[in-house]
Amino acid sequence: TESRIRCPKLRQRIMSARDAAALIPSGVNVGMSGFTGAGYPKAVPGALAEHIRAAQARDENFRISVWTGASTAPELDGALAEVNGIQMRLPYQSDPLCRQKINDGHMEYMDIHLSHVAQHAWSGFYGKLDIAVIEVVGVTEDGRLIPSSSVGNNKTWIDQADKVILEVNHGQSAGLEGMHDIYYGTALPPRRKPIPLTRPEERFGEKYLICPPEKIIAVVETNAPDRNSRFSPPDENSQRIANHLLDFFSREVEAKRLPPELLPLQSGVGNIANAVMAGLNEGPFNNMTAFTEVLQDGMLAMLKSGKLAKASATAFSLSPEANEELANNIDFYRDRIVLRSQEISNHPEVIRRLGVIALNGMIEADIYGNVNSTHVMASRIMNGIGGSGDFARNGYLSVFMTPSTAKGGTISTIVPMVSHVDHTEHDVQIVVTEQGLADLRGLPPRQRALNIIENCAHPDFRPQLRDYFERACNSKRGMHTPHLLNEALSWHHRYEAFGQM
Ligand code: 0RQ
Repeated sequence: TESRIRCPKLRQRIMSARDAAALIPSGVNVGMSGFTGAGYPKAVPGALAEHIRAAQARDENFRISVWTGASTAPELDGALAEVNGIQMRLPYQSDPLCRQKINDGHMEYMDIHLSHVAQHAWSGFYGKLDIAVIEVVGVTEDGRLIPSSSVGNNKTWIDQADKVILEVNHGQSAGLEGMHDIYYGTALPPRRKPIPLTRPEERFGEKYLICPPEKIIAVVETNAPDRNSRFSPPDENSQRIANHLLDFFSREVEAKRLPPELLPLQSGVGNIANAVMAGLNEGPFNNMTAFTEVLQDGMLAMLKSGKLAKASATAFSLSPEANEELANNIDFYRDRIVLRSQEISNHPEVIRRLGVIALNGMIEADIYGNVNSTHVMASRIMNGIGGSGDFARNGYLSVFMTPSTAKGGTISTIVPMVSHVDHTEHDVQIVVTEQGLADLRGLPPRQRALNIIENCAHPDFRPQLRDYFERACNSKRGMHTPHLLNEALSWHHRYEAFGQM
């Protein structure tokens, strides 16, 4: 087979993952590729974990900081977390071991809006980036890098790092070449120019990542699939949430607040998001577009059916079956999908201009519409804010979805006051549970509360919420956003003390 490393100079740097990992010393900041389980390095992180384990056996303290695009996989976050090899992690993770280390206090974690990461790194807010470890599909004759199944922050990591280690993954479809659009025109203020994007499918960048060959200290060849997690088939709750949302879209089209093809869709991660996409695939809307960060199975199916005309994202996150579908029909999908850097896929300026419909999951919402996407019972991180904030604040419509209860009905996801705030009431317009949809647009706080309690709360918790709200109103402490200070977080406390809100 033809070599994926067509540049002779770089062929000389081919080495084992073990030898490449040995080039990473303790204490450095390492920028890795990877976004929602796609395009992350498969071999060097595991080899590095082995080095760290050996160093620890010699009583040496060996830790690095890991910056990525978003979540990766057990081979990266899992392997390094297991050996306590990560000092500080940013900007998003969803790995069970990583989560445990963070919540046990053994790993620092900074949870950052995904659109902010690149500009913060250029500005030096996180310190110096020492090394980048980037998965690519191949290298052209003249040394340009063919990006993989995610772009994330790769452009920034390659630009910022002193040294670059490449993983060339033969397991990724060679047909990904040409799908990407890497924009090199961003700058720091005061030299910023408008981002020239007015439609999701527009291209105004390069098909390749650019890296001076002398920076590349190692090239490692791999042949391994992405995380490729399976999605569970839509359950009843997800189905109901999707139906409420589809009815809402139909009413909005009728009221001429949305065009018949809707507006570019952003869809978050998880099963509810997939169920909504499945619903849209069966629904009445045609010629839709997507301006999103992650492209899951649901959107791939919509592209195949023709319901979705074009999609822009920064990463795939596909099941094994969907990944095969992509590889087998890569020319079809390359005409319809653009993969961009996450600073562009999540750019507030562009999201606002396009009028994106933001659809994201949440952990809990309070009666006034503040949303917690990240922390269980105030303190324990689940994943991170990811791109939900980029899209929620700047979208044309911002929707948050969740089942009305969690953990077998012991937790109400509608609470008097959220235990952590990611999206303030100002950024939240629509709240949907399987019970119904609360349209908060144009409503002042007390009407928002009634709307959320009556439409979204589970009937088992609705009387308790009404009671809280009525007593808060009667307390006459402040009638704009009434609360009872000694009870606002009592539901969470009750859950921790007695296992039931
Ligand atoms: O945990 O499996 O241990 O029971 O949270 O909940 O219902 O499976 O929902 O997978 O859609 O995730 C907010 C986490 C929802 C996700 C969140 C527990 C629940 C379960 C997962 P178990 P579900 P989902 C684009 C946009 C932020 C990032 C984002 C998320 C687990 O949507 O990470 O939007 N969002 N990015 O039991 C205690 C509650 C709970 C609760 C749920 N109120 N209290 N536990 N759970 N609600 C992508 C990127 O940015 C990359």
